[in-house]
Amino acid sequence: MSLHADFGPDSGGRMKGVCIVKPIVYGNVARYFGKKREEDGHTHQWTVYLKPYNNEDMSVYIKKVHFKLHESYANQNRIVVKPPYEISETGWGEFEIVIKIHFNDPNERPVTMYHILKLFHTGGTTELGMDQGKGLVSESYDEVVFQDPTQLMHHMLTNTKQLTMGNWEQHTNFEDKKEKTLKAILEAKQKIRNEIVTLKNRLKLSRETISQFKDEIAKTQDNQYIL
Ligand code: SLL
Repeated sequence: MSLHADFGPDSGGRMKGVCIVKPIVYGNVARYFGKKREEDGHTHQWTVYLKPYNNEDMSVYIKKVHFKLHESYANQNRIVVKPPYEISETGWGEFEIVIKIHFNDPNERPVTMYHILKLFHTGGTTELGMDQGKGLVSESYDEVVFQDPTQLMHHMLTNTKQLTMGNWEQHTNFEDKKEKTLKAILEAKQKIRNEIVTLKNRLKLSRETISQFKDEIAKTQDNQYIL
């Protein structure tokens, strides 16, 4: 089949109806120094990152990743042009980091994500093992969706290779999370179904009672006329 068959006359070179999904993970790890550093008051070392969920070489289709840090950092705009897409820093505070992915095909719009840099243990963070120096992880799973990609982008997206060096170690078991979340959703659905049945029964009973009372009232009124 010729590739031209994939384009409509007004497609603008885009492959209509084609959708490619790239699963990603982004977030940060952080480790407490154990004390406040004398010279600058910094307390933590952290790394913010964007990585493929499937361990593929994203540089085939990613041109650069732009990490925008807090203005208190010297050169707050950090650009990474090849994997690993990550920035390591030290600091004392949490803030929002803007992660913007630029693609190799300039016709593909950049994708922006927002990550709150976590340094302190609160809900939603995973503790790293002792061997990793009692750090924490705060990361999210997401999917970059390429709807109607250009022919060039399609080629790049479907010709990725597995990363050979620096195999990513997964911090969060997202499959396990997915299963647990799905189970919780199904249980919640069942609970709602049961509640609906109970409420419907109560409504039926109330309706029956109302109708009984109405009958009684009607009867009383009839009797009044008779008397
Ligand atoms: C806070 N709103 O008050 C946040 C801001 C900024 C953290 C946190 C800078 C380090 C440096 C640093 O850690 N900034 O001076 O290089 O918690």
